[in-house]
Amino acid sequence: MNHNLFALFQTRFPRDLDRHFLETPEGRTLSYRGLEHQSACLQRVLKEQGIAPGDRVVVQIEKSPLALALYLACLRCGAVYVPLNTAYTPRELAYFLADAAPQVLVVRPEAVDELASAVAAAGVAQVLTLDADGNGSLATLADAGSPDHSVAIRNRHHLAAILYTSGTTGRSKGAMLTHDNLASNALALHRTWGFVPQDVLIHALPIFHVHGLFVATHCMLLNGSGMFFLPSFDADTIIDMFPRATVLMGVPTFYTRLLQHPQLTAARCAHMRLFIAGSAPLLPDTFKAFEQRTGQRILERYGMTEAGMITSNPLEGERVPGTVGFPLPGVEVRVCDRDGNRVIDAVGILEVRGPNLFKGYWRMPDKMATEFRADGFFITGDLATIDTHGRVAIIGRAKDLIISGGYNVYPKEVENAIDGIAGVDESAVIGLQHADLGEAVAAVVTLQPGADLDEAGLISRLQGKLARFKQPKKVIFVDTLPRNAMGKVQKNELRARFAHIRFET
Ligand code: MCA
Ligand code: AMP
Repeated sequence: MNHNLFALFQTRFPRDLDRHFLETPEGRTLSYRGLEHQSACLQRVLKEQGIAPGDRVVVQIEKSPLALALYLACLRCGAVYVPLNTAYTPRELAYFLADAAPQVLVVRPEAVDELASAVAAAGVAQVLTLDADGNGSLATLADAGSPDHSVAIRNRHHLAAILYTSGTTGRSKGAMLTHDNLASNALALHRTWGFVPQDVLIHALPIFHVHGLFVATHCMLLNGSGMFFLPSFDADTIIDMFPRATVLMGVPTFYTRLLQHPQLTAARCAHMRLFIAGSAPLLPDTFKAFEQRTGQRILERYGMTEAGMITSNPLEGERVPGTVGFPLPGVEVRVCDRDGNRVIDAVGILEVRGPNLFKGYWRMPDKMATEFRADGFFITGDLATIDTHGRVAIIGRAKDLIISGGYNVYPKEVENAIDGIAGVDESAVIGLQHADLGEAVAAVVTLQPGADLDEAGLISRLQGKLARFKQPKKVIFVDTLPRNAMGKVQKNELRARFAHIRFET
């Protein structure tokens, strides 16, 4: 049996291949026949560039239909797809290139020059370009030859993708995901959320993370139906589409922003059957406000890069705000203390096991011992409870992580960058409540004697070092950082002390 995920998708393509796979707000469409053709042409290009099964293809490109076809082309030829956030700076990209050691890099045309030294240092063989309109050397090459309709044979252990997730040490780790990981999760979600051939998804998420690339796109590919494919979140466009769509997937910020829109009404949403939220906690207030305005109860689910989706509130049955529902079919969860002992009726760290669980971190075999239990459960670092019915609630995080608008920011990485600025003594980076983004990055900083640095000056020195979404939205200067007896900075105390700070949105 071929475990290639693309082969699974092909079995689900609609009988009428001229059916739309996607439509953009400007009315551009791509049919399933077109998707098959484009991914076959791109596969031929990748092979011409020397790509063999197992080789990595790193991409940092804008969201576009051709970008999705490129992902499918990588699956087809057995390459390992490595998507990167478009907000990363060249300096950040250099790390990923050195770590992933790709054969091919695909970037925006204007990024080629600024990446030249990182490309040379990492020994990347081929650099191709693609812009948001589908132009660039990759597209030119794809148009210049014939399609290769083959699908490489892959077994259950072969990698389909590596997705980087920042580590608590500040060093990003590449989560290795197999074709089987992705297939099992996609099939479980497709069933759990009750997709039917008439479904039309509104896709407004980025396609370099699990949520937009796998959860949203895979459900539609398994369903053989279509989606509205937006370059990014835009409340006006989304509300315009409600009468022609049935499902929206989004981070909580999507819902808080939609609630601010005067045209969000029950009548506008009457054709929609399902609103799904995840990637960060959905506040019960948002859930309730959305229900009052639209009559729709948002379905919250929970997941992470290393395991795809783990739990979901039910399609039929009670969707309880503040909880993330039940494990998906085939997925096991438990809560344990730090030593791995099961805790009952109390908060513990959620652990997960199942066919969705990744194979390990790329080139970090030592992490297997620290992040997995001997019986194969993975330690998520999320604090959770499981009630007597098996319903999971995420209560907080045992890991030092900020989730801002659905993007993860690891404080350690930001602290390292701030501590490297001349005049800074030390820093502690925390998340503070933000009405739009859920949490916002804030830095509490002590300065060396005589240092002349203000908030704007400090932030300006982070340009080019850290992606914008990781940079602090607030810098607070203090004389000393609070520490416990062990000398560890007390971030809880800082969060409490500065909880009153309000951000402009
Ligand atoms: C943009 N900016 C941000 C963020 N996004 N700052 C902090 N946090 C953010 N998330 C900054 C930009 O750098 C820019 O700063 C300014 O805000 C405006 O940028 P723009 O691109 O216009 O932003 P936006 O359109 O307002 O975007 C906000 C957004 C977007 C719609 C919430 O961030 C988004 O689509 N987030 C979804 C992320 C996601 O897909 N997460 C899933 C991860 P300046 O003006 O200063 O330059 S997968 C996952 O977590 C697991 C597996 C799961 O469970 O799903
Ligand atoms: P990532 O590393 O980008 O995959 O982010 C995964 C993390 O997002 C999880 O470990 C959780 O901390 C968080 N997360 C995802 N979905 C939810 C949710 N519904 N509620 C609370 N936290 C969530």
